[in-house]
Amino acid sequence: MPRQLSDLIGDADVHYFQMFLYEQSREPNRYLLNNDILLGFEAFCRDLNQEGLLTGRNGAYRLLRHTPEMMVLGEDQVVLLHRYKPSKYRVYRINVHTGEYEDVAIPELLDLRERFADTEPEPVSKLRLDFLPFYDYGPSIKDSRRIGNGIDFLNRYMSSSLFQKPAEWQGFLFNFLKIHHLGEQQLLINGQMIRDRQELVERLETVLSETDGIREEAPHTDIALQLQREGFEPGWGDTVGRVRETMQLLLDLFEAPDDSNLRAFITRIPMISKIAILSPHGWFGQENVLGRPDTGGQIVYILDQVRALERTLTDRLRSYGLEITPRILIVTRLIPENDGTTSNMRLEKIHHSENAHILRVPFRDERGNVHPHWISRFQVWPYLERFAEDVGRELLSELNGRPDLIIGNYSDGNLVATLLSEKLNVIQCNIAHALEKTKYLFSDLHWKNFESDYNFSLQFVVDLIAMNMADFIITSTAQEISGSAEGGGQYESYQFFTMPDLMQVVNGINIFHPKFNVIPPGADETVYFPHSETERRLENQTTWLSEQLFIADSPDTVGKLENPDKPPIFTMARLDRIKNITGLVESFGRSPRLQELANLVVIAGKVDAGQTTDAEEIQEIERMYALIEEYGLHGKIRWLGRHLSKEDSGEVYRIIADRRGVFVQPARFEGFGLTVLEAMSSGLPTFATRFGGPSEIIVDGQSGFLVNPTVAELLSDPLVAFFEAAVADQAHWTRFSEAAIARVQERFTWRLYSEKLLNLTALYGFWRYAVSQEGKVELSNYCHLLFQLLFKRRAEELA
Ligand code: UDP
Ligand code: LCN
Repeated sequence: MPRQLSDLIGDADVHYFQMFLYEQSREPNRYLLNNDILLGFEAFCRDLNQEGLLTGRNGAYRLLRHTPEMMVLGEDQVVLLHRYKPSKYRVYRINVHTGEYEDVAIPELLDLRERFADTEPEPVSKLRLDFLPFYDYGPSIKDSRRIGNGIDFLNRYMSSSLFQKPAEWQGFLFNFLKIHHLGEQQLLINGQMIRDRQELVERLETVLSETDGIREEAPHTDIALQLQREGFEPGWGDTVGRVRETMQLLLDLFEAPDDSNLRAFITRIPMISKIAILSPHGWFGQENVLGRPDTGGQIVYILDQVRALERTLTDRLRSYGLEITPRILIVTRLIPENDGTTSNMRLEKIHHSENAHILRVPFRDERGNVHPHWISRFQVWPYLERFAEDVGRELLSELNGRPDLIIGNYSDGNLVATLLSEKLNVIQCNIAHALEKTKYLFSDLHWKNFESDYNFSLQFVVDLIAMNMADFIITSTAQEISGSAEGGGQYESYQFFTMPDLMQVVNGINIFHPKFNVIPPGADETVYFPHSETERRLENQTTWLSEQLFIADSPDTVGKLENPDKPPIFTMARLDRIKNITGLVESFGRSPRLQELANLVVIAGKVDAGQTTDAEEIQEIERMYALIEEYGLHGKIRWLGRHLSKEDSGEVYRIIADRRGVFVQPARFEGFGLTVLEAMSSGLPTFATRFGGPSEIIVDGQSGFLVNPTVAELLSDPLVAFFEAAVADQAHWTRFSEAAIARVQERFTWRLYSEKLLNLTALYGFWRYAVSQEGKVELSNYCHLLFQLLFKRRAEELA
């Protein structure tokens, strides 16, 4: 039933809106994205001298601001995709003559999009994927603002179920406690002695009354015999006080369940001591690897994560009264041709850990031969199934049993985690780090153009499988899931999309499922600390690095500064196109004023294209040279094509801060951006891309600056303004330096991270093992089908 546009945007504004659409329709067959749509509307309003329409009060402008795409079909029809809330969409087909509109269903939208594909799709029936039916079973968040806080939602849902359906849910809880063990050791309850919930309550009451009056600090072993007599095994606490507290919590949970006692109790259950973390691609190592292709933040993140998890787990296990040493394994690929790294070592101890290791397993081909060389993350697909098999075996022997938690990283690690989790029946968590889909414009619709370099046809199928099969998903920011009011999220982009001739995804993921949780990472405080903490710094290191940064002649350094004393603008990243280091160089090159105020110091990639095989890196190296020539930057830039050790990188940020410089992260899009955290922890005023994760790290204008690095002036102008203000007022730099440090210390620490991650595992573990596996078998069958039909066949072709 058609409706009128005025229903959509109100009567007052409808006239101009219809005119605008009418004007658009005169040039049919166009697929416009938000930026073009808004520019078009702005031009339209200006032509009519109606700039007043360009405010939030105007219904048309409001609608267009939230219109990520518009298709101008024929003479009279325009289709708008309206993102009316984060992750919520409606599609309208508008008749520009009558102003009538009707809703369009998602499959039809996808069909329409295909008209704009670069190659005409085959006129055969389409493979449509829909994951939504598998979510009918579980609870789902209603309010978009709560997306990313799944655990609170699930916790409330479970505690109210305990309250409303006590018999059923107390049964779940009882069974969960009874089956509980770590490795061979039975924990908490002896199921032979305590047979039901009633008996459990009585015995808990007996223990509580018998131990009343015993010194709280006394070790739990003092009451071990009493506990055993009543049917209780170890794991309730390390002291009498803690044992009693845990038991009381459980009684309270039976009596008067609420979300706080459910969380408190479940997170006291010793569930985890062994963790396997999957990160197959790249050069996974502890030295001499960062900055190589495919080797960046994910490695730093995982190594820091492991150390933090080990510390927190050790504390927890101790507080449960268990003498168990946690064991954490990072599983990556063994690369025989190791190129000066440790990637050919099977087992490598992780520095500053007690019992955590990197376990390397080679990629083998179908004949069982080990693949000897590094390969790009876009080419790993043919090896992963066999890799998962091999890893499964090695894990079981290395850990003397199954891990208690499997964490996947990036698309490849998440797939392997999914395969292993199914095989071993272990809870599985996904961390994407960076979903490639949103990094490249039209990576889905125009996938065929990307295929030879990126193989997105495989990667996006893998992403769908893993994100749907994961028990829970951790993201570093909320925008990674559902975007912001302005723009879509990375996971959100999997809700519906089409890859013509491959698949039409009608519902790829339920963003509203409580599996999604935001837990931001930290920056290692032992390495990244404020430049003002001079007593922690090593003079020799400072002197040597300063020399390298600003003065030394070296084969891996380009540029000789005319005036090394100017404050430096610093950037450091892998030399990927998406990192847009060349965008920063260009923006610097085009601003003579910025060149007067500051020098540019770049640490990225190599300065010799002959030293890399990575196609993007080679192109970027060539572009760097071209820009330096074009803008005559030799005396104004230092480009160091080398990889710094983590310790050196910490000191480099501080040296830049000593000279009252700034850090710039100019990526076209950044998943999170650990360098932003590192620079801020060191006290560097930081200018970071507004596209992606940094927008949640920095509060713009307060703890740093968010910039649009895709337009030269939009990047250089705020830098010029900052340096001018810093010249006029010494305190300006200091204000931003201090605000940056404070922001990181408040929000981004690994301690907070590991506490939260372990709490999530406990609560999702209870959900998975005790409460609900409904729909999981069907979902798993569906995913297997996709794996066989869409993934495996294509992967074999790639091999
Ligand atoms: N890094 C480094 N040397 C380099 C380039 C990068 O040590 O030459 C480190 C940097 O300090 C940071 C990580 O690599 O810890 C990059 O992480 P980020 O999240 O910024 O980006 P990614 O590379 O993961 O896209
Ligand atoms: C990968 C990226 O591209 C970065 O944006 C993240 O900071 C990093 O992983 C760690 O999650």
